[in-house]
Amino acid sequence: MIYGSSTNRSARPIWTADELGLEYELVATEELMTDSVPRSVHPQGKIPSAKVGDLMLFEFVAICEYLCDIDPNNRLLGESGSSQRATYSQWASFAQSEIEAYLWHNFQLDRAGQEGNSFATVKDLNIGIASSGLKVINSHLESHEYFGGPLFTLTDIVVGWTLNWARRSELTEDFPAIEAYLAKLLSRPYCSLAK
Ligand SMILES: N[C@@H](CCC(=O)N[C@@H](CS)C(=O)NCC(=O)O)C(=O)O
Repeated sequence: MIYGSSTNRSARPIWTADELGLEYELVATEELMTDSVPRSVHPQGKIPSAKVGDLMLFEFVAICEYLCDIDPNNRLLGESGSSQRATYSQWASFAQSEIEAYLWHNFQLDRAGQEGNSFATVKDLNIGIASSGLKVINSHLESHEYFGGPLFTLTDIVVGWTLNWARRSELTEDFPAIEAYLAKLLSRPYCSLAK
C-alpha cells in the first residue's frame, strides 16, 4: 500500500514499484487530506508513506530502497557492499542535500507568500547553491547514459525527480546534458515525472 500521488515526492515509490512490476494499492492524496489516515501513517502527516507487509515506512528513500531490496527480481539497486550500491547512495544523498533541500526551501518561501527583498536574497542564494550541484551532475551525465552507466537504476528515479523539479523551476537551461537526460526519462513508460 502506497500513500500519496504521482504529482509529488510519492511519485518515486510509485515509479519504483511500477518499474519492478510490483502490485500495490494506492491511497491517493485527495483521500489522505479528507480523513485521519495521514497522521496514523506518517508522524508529520506528510506523504509518501507505505505499508509493505507488516512494516509501515515513511521517507521516500527508505520506501524505494526497501521495495528494491525485497524484490527477488530487483534490477534497480545493487546489493549492500557493491560499488553500484555505494554510488547510488552517493548520488541520492548529493541530490537531496545539495539541490532538493534548496528547491524545497524556495517552495516554502513561495508558499509563505511573503515576497520581499530579504526573501529574494535568500532565494537567489538557494538557487546559486542548487546550481552548483546541478553543474556537478551535468558534467557526470555528459559521459553517462544513466547515473550508474548504461542501465536505468533506482538512482535515476531518486535523482531524476530532483532534476525534473530543477527543470520545472527553470534552473537547467544552462545544463544541456541534464535536459537531454530528462527527455530520456520522460519517454520511459512508467515515468511519473511531471512534463
Ligand atoms: N522527507 C520527506 C518529505 C515528505 C514531504 O515533505 N512531502 C510533501 C509532499 S512532496 C508533503 O507531504 N507536504 C505536506 C506539507 O508540507 O504540509 C520525504 O522525502 O519523504
